[in-house]
Amino acid sequence: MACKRGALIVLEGVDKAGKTTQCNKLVQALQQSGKPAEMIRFPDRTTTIGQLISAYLEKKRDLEDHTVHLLFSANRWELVPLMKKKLEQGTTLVVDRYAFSGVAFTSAKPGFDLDWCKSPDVGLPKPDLVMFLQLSPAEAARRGQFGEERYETSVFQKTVQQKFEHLMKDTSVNWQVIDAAKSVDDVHEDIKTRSLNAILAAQNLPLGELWK
Ligand code: ADP
Ligand code: FDM
Repeated sequence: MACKRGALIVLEGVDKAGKTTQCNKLVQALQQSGKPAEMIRFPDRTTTIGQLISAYLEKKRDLEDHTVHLLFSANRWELVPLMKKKLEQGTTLVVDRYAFSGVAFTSAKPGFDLDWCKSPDVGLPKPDLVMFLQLSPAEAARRGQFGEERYETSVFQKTVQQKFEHLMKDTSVNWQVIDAAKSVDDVHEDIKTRSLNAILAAQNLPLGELWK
């Protein structure tokens, strides 16, 4: 019998919502319960394209806005063969940011149309579950100062949050909103339960194509 595929699980949310903390804890919990799982994060700063993106985010170089949007998308596409292989082998992928961050961040810039922003990512592997870690700007501020990277200002993050809210109206994507203001452990329990359900549901379904 063919092996059951892994699930593609994405965590999204504004800066400091706890995405990285929760991705790590979820992978650890899944592995401990005997389910193969790995974490991926976008941007993947290790590839040639990712290094260019990283220099842009660190403000070490400037890139034209459309260009950098397409680079973020290319950075996802370059990982697709590996992602598909892992999923087919039964490994669940827990992804820290995906195309939704791509669209929310670029469309928060003036003059960017949502459909234009989505188009390069149309056809990417479709997540079985996208959890949006919801956190108010006031709660996020309590978790510390913004860093030095591009986009790390409260004004820009507020616009990004509005763009995410718009994207979440799309019922073709399995969005689930998580209250990220709870303790790390409570948020983890919530995310783990939803992920285990998604893994069960995904195992006998074909992998979908995003926004198609
Ligand atoms: P993100 O990846 O969304 O930017 P992180 O996981 O890096 O967020 O967390 C940002 C900061 O908030 C870190 O210092 C982390 O320890 C802290 N943090 C994460 N989750 C919680 C939580 N539920 N309650 C309080 N602090 C948290
Ligand atoms: N970001 C991330 C984008 O602008 N587009 C994208 O497609 C993705 C995946 O890059 F400010 C932004 C979001 C964030 C930054 O920061 C990445 P982290 O701290 O590595 O998540």
